[in-house]
Amino acid sequence: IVGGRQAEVESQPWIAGIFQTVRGRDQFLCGGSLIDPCWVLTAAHCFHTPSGRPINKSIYKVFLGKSILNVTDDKEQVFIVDEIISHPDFTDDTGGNENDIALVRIKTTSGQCAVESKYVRTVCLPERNLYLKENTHCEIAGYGKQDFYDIFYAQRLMSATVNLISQRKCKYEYYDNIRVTDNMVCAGDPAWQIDACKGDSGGPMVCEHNGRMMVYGIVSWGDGCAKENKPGVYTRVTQYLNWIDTSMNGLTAKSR
Ligand code: 4AZ
Repeated sequence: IVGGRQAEVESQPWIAGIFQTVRGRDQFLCGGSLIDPCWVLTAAHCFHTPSGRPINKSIYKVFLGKSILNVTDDKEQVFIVDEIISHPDFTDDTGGNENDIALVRIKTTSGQCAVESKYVRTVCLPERNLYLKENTHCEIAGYGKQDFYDIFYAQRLMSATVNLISQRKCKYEYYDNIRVTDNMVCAGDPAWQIDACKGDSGGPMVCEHNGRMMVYGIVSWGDGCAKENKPGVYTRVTQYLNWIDTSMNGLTAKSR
């Protein structure tokens, strides 16, 4: 997060940190949002292999309730990955990330899902047809870079407020209608000082509606970070409610 503030994990209890083991070391990969005790919503591009070869789920770990990236404490819960379901139509061929959504089923080594606590809880999905208007304030959070040119990720969970941008402006003023589709929603800071950045991918953009926080966007892409006239682009979660439903239920039914 560029231009953010340190966040207590209690204020973002749905935030997930996805790690992968590379040559015996755990590397931070992406953010995510806990939408069910057993399921984390994230971005498909986190698991994208250029070869299209299926990824090996055993290299991933998911943390919930995590305040500090490389410090383990007793507030956090750690999981292995049971299943990764990436959207079948994910593509980055357009220059953006189209259908950039994935679901990760988590379980502990003893087979349990997440346990609700002060530090860990699910976030609501938006209701069908919810269309929030331009300038709605939403919140992004993650462990990603605090500047595009930083080498390291943020060591602590950060959050920031961004404003929703109209489809028209995003497509015709800031990007183009090849890269930005109706399956995306753009958000930024009027002064271009605040944005998601590398490592925040997959993480939540939550917006309040009728007094409830809902995950309206998934950090997906953008030209740089906090660059003038280049807002962050998020997967528009309302477009995928059916896909989320059938993906979660299909697997539950199969495993029964
Ligand atoms: C990335 O590379 C990335 N400013 C994520 C978000 C944004 C740009 C890049 C949005 O993961």
